[in-house]
Amino acid sequence: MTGEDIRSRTYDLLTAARERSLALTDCVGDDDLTKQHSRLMSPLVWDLAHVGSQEELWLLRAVGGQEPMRPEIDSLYDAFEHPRAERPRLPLLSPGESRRYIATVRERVTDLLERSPVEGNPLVEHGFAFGMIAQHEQQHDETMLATHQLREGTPVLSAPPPAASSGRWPKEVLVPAGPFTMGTSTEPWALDNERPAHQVHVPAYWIDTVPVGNADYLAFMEAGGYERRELWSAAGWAHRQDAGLTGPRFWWREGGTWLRRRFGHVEPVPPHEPVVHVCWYEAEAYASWAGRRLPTEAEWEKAARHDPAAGRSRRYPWGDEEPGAEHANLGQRHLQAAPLGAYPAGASAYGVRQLIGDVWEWTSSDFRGYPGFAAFPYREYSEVFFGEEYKVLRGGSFATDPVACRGTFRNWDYPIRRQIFSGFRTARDAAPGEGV
Ligand code: AVJ
Ligand code: FE
Repeated sequence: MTGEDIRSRTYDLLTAARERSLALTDCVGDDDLTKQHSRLMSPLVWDLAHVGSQEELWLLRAVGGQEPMRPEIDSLYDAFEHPRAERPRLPLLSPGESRRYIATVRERVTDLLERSPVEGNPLVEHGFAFGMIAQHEQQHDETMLATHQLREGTPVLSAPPPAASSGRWPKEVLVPAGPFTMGTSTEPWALDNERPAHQVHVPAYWIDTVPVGNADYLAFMEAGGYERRELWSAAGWAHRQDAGLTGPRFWWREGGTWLRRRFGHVEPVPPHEPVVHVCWYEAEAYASWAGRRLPTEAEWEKAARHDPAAGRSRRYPWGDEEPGAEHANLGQRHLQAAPLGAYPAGASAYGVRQLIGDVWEWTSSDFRGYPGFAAFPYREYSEVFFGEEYKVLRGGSFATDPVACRGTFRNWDYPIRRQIFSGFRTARDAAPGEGV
C-alpha cells in the first residue's frame, strides 16, 4: 500500500469506529451513560472518554509530539490506576464534555494523519499506531455492547438477524499431525502478543466443525451437568458453588421453556445458535461431560489458518481476503450469533466453520507470550497479563469489528468471566494411527 492508501484506509476505519462509539452512547440518556450497570463494567461514559484519551496519548503525543490537552484527566482514564468498580466514583468528564473532548482529539488526529509519516519507525510503520487506535476503539465498542447487554430496562438496540444455517457438515474434522506457522511477523497491524510467527508441531486431533450449540448445552444441563462434581475441575466446582451457576448468564426457565434476555428483548433460547455467555469453567465441564476437551490455542489456530495443500498459514480461515458479509458474522451488523453451520464461505481449509465471528471461543491455553515475544508499544497492552490467571479466547464475536479480528488475534479473560460474548467448541486427541 502507498502512504496515501494507508492514510485513507486508516481515516475510514477511525471514522467507522467513532460512528459506532457514538451510536452506542447516543441511544441512551445521561443517567444510563454515567451509572454502572455492573461492577464488571465501566460506566459507558468512561469508555467513551477513555478511547479519546488513548488516542490523544498514542497519536497526538507519541506520534505527533504534541503537548497534553488536559493533563489533569490522564489518570482518570488510565485503566491501571482505577479498577472498573471504582470508575463511577471518579470525577469523570460529563457525557457532553466527553463527546467534545473526543471530537477535538479526532480533529487534531485527522490533521496529523495528513502529515504524519507512515513509515520510518516501528510506531508509524504501515500506519501501525493509527491502526492500533482504531482497533482499541473497536475493542471498547465491543465492551460497551457487553455493557448494553447488562443494562436493565427497555431495549434501545436492534439489528436484523444474521445469515441462516447452510447445508450439512460433519460433526468433527480430523487435523493430521504436523507443524504449522502460528502467529505472524508480517500482518502490519497485528498486536505484540500475535508476534512473532513461529513453527508449532501439533499432534493429530479432532475438532468440532461448528461451535457448541444451545440444544447440546441444554442436554448437558438436563443431564445434571451443573450438579455433577466429577465433571468440573476443583477451581471450576468452587466457582460453580460460590457463584451459584445453574446455566449460561441471561438464561432462566419459565414453565417448560428456557428463555434468555438479549439486549432487553426476552426470547426462547434458540436451540441451533452457538451457546454464549458461558465462562471457561462451564466450557470445561461441558467438554468433560461430552467426553472431550477444549482445544489448545495452537489447535484452534491450526484448524483456522493452516492450508495443508499450500503448506502455509492464511490470514483468515477462508484465505487472505478481508472479512466480507459472506464470510463471518462480525462488526455488530447483527446482535446475536448466527445459527450453527452458517457462513460456509468462511470455512477453513479443513472445513471448520464459524471460527471467525459469532462467539469468542475459549481455548484450554493460558495467555502467554510466544517465543521471541517483545512488548510493543507498551507492556500494559499484553505482557502484564501473561501467566496462569487468564485463558485465551479466539475468533471474535458478532460484536467484534473486522479491524480487531484476524486468524492470529488473541483475546484473554479470567476463567470466571461470562459477560463477554463467549462460547466454545470442543476437541479430542486422535486415536493412535489416525492422522499420522
Ligand atoms: C484484549 C479485550 C482483553 O478490553 O481489556 C482495551 C483490550 N486493552 N484497552 C480489554 C484493551 C486496552 C482488552 N482485551
Ligand atoms: Fe482501553
